Amino acid sequence: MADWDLLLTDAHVATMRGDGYGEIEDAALAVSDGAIAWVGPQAERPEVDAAETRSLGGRWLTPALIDCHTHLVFGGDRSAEFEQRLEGTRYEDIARAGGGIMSTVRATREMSSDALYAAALPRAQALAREGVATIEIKSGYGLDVDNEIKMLEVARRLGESTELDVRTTLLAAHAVPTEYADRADDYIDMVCDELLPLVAERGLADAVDAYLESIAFTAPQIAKRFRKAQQLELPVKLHADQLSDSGGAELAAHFDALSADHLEFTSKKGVKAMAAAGAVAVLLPGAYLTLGESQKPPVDLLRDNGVPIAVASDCNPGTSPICSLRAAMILASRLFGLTPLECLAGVTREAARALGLADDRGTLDVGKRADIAVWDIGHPRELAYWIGTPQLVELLVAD
Ligand code: DI6
Ligand code: FE
Repeated sequence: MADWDLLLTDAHVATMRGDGYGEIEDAALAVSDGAIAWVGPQAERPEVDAAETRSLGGRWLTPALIDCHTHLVFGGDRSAEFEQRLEGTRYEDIARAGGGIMSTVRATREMSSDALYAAALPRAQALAREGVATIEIKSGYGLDVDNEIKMLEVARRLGESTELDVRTTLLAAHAVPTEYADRADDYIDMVCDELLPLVAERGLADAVDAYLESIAFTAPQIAKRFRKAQQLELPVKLHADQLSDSGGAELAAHFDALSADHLEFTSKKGVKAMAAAGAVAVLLPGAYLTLGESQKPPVDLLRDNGVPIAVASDCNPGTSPICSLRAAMILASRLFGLTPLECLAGVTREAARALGLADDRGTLDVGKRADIAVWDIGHPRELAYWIGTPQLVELLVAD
C-alpha cells in the first residue's frame, strides 16, 4: 500500500507559516488521509510511494483561502437602497426609517429554506471558484427563533452539499426587530433564554456575534448575551466600532473574543486591549468602500501592537455586496494600505485564527488539512495585485 495518497511535485509553495510567505521554491507536497503529510524542497523528499503523483509545472501552492466573515445567506436585494445612498441618504438614516437590515429581515423571513439555499448557493460557489475552501456564515436576518434557526440550517446545508467547509455564527443581535421596537432588552432576554440554548443544543452555531452600534445594541445588552454564550461554551466575536468608537474592541477583548471586526473607529486603548486578549482584527474593506467611509481602521496601531489582521468579504446585501475574497484582498491593499503579504496572510493563517481553527488550517504545515490552492502566478504577492485575472488553476480540499 502507498504511504501517501497524493504527491504534488514541481511546485513552489507559500506555506504561510511564521511571519512571511514561507516560500519554498522547487518544492513537493504530499497528502495522506486528507492531511498534509510532507512539504519541503523537492531535493529533500524522502523516497516514499504515492498512490498518485502529479507534476505541477512550476505553479504555486498556497493554503486554500478562508473567508472568515460573511452574511451570504439572505433574501431580497438592496440595490435601490444603494442608489438612494449615492443620492445622498445616510446608511443610519435608511436603517432608522425601517430600511437597511430590516428590509433584508422581511425578505429573509418570507423565503422558504429551499429558496434561501438556492439564492445563497451561487454566492458560496463564487467564493469557491476563487480558491476559498472555508467560509463563515452568520445568521442575523431572521431575528426570531424560527428564522434565525432557518438561516443557520441553510448555512449548514451549504456546507454539507458543497466542498466548502462552512462555519456558522449566530448573529441574532444584529438589529432590533420591529416587533420589539423600543424593547431591545426584552429581545436580548428572548435571545438568551430561548434562542441561544436551542441553537447550542442543536449544534447549529460554532460562534456567537453581535453588532455594537447606536443603531443596534448597547454594550450591556451584548455583555449579557456574551455571558450566556460563554456558559454554553460558544466562542464570541463582535462587529465593533464600524460607524463610531463604541468601545467595541475593549468589549470584545473583555470576553476573549476570537475576533473584533470592522474597527474603523477603534482607539489606541481598544487596540491594546485586543493585543492583550489575542483577538484577531478582521478588516472589511468592502463595507468601507460601499458606505463611502473616510475613517480607516488603525492599521499602524494594529501592526505596532502585534494584533493579527485578517481580511474578509463581509458579503451582505447592504454594506458589502461582494462575493469575492480576492476583491477584499485588493481593496484591503488599495484602501487600507495592507501589504500583499498581509492580505494573503489575512485570508489564510489569520482568517483561520479568527475562526478558532489555527491548529487545523490556514498554513501548509504537516498535519493540517490538505486544503490547497494551486495558482498560475509568478509569486504569491500577485494575489493582491491583479484584479479580475483568473489565476486559480485548481482547489484541492480535504474530504
Ligand atoms: N455591519 C455590516 O456591515 C453588516 N452588518 C453589520 O453589522 C451590514 C448588514 C446589512 O446592512 O444588511
Ligand atoms: Fe458583517
